[in-house]
Amino acid sequence: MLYHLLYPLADQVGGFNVIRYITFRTAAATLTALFIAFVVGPWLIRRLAELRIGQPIREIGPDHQAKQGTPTMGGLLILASLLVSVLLWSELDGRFVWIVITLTAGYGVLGFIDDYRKVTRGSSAGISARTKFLWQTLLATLVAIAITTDPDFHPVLTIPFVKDFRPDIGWLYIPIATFVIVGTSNAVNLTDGLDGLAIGPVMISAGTFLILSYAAGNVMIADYLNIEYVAGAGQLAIFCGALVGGGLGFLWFNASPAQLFMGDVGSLALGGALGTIAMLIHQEILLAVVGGVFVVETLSVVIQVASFKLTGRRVFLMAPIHHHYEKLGWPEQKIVVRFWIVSIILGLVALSSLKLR
Ligand code: 57M
Repeated sequence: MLYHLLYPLADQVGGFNVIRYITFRTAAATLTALFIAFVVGPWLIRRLAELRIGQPIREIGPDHQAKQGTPTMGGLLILASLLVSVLLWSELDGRFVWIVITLTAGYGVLGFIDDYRKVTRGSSAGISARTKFLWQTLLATLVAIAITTDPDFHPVLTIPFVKDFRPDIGWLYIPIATFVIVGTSNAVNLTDGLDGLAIGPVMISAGTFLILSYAAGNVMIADYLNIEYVAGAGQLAIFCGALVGGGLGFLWFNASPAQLFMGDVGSLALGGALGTIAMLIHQEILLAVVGGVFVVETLSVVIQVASFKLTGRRVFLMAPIHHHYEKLGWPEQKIVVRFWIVSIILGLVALSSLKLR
């Protein structure tokens, strides 16, 4: 919004000229979201505690009883700081930003309802898995159709480390985009099981996609790197910057011992946002590299449940895999920081793929 208000005044006020640069607005969006989260965070924590919106803890599993009652729905803090910052700093006449905002807000509402039911019923059973999945799929399909029917968008599939081969998959893009958005949302949700464990890789992924979005939206850089040029993708860098800023502000309170959990309102929304951005800039497969921690967490559950059902035996001490390391006796913080380190390595590998082709 500020772009539309201040840039026309650049002739009168020279300093406003800087607002035309996406790099400036991305940095500003990051700091704005961080500032909002810092300011609103303490108030939200107090308010959630007053309303007794605390996390019910399951009996089974690693000993998390001490976490009982920790204020949850902290995802509201991330989403509020993210969305206010994006509305302030991005150009609001682009369809792609509104597509990501719609999906993120829609998944946030779904997660809010799930969290609300868990808290009011005092149990970790919120919306049924089936209902949650159906709504996620419906929203993701609508977004996938909106993307695929956009005249500025070419439904091509990008394969990491492969140059000059980007097949146009046409309407097939819709089910693939739906799968990526729903899958990423649930993968982040499963990962969010230790203090700071989910928000770290989310921010690292968002930071990686910030760079990839900026590159995809700049015709010269896209041509130099031989990646698909996506008109308007630069605005997604601003969204990613705000996501990193809001995530950092949330991490200030979610760092162990957590004063605040993000809740499904955060995990579903942030995963959905990452999946949608990945589809828009044609880096859906690279998302599996950048978000490798989310992939491993999800695979650990699939393997554990399949093994348990087929053979009655567990492969891991407990799934998702972060609980396996807890059962091995690793301290929570050690597990979390090591998962962050793996995430950073995967982000660097993903960025290197732009040149290693
Ligand atoms: C999402 N939610 C956390 C918090 C967070 C199929 C099965 C693998 C599903 C899985 C499951 O229920 N996943 C749900 C994970 C929960 O966190 C809340 O949920 C939000 C995210 N959606 O924001 O509000 C708990 O995680 C801990 N936590 C922290 N710090 C944080 O910053 O300590 C969360 C955020 C919180 C808190 O204790 O209550 C969760 O773990 O439920 N189920 C599981 O993950 C369970 N695993 C399991 O059942 N494994 C079995 C299956 C696979 C056969 C096995 O391996 O044998 C574990 N989860 C729990 N207890 N809570 C183990 C049992």
